Amino acid sequence: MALITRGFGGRRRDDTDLPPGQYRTDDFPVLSAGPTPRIGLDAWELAVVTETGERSTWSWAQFTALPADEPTVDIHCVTHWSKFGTRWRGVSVDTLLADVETAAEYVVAHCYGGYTTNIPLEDLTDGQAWVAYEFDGEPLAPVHGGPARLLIPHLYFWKSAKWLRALELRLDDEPGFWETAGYHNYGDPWREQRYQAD
Ligand SMILES: Nc1nc2c(c(=O)[nH]1)N[C@H]1C(S)=C(S)[C@@H](COP(=O)(O)O)O[C@H]1N2
Ligand SMILES: [Mo]
Repeated sequence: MALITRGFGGRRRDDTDLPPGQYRTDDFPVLSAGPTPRIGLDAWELAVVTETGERSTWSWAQFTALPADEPTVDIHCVTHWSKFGTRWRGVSVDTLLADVETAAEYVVAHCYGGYTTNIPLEDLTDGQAWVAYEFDGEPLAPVHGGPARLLIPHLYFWKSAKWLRALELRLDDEPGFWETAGYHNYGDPWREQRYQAD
């Protein structure tokens, strides 16, 4: 029989959906470089800071009142696991940048707890990235980056900064925590850009 049974959610998923060197898991591993920061929603704030020092900020109430998307995406960790069809709710970075004037080409994501990671601005816009605050229909768990984290599914998952506090827009690129420790500056899973020499 040539008929293929379609699973829930559409097309059957197979190894062609796996970037090189990855395996598929249905678990959701936790990878954190330090302890999980606990951020009360009353103290939580998200900021976008431009290269001229202009700050836009959102309280939790303001942030969660913004229009949100519900992307379903595959995620790929540099430690070789990939997870297909993860369901999120979050605010697209386009929405956060809508009223921001900038000539920046680079972004550093800053987190509660001190983690940083750098991303070209063009990788965060045009519907490619979100600040996510729900996973699988539930508030995002603290170990996975709650209250809110970056979600940039087309790059290795270390770029998806947990416990996001600020997006710093910059004219020049500044490598973050893992990038200064030998990980690839860009991190495209399809080109297997794991380490600096890749
Ligand atoms: N603030 C912060 N964000 C982070 C990390 C971290 O240590 N601190 N780890 C990164 C790495 S290496 C990965 S693979 C993913 C893991 O996310 P998860 O724990 O939800 O699977 O978060 C990324 N974002
Ligand atoms: Mo990772």
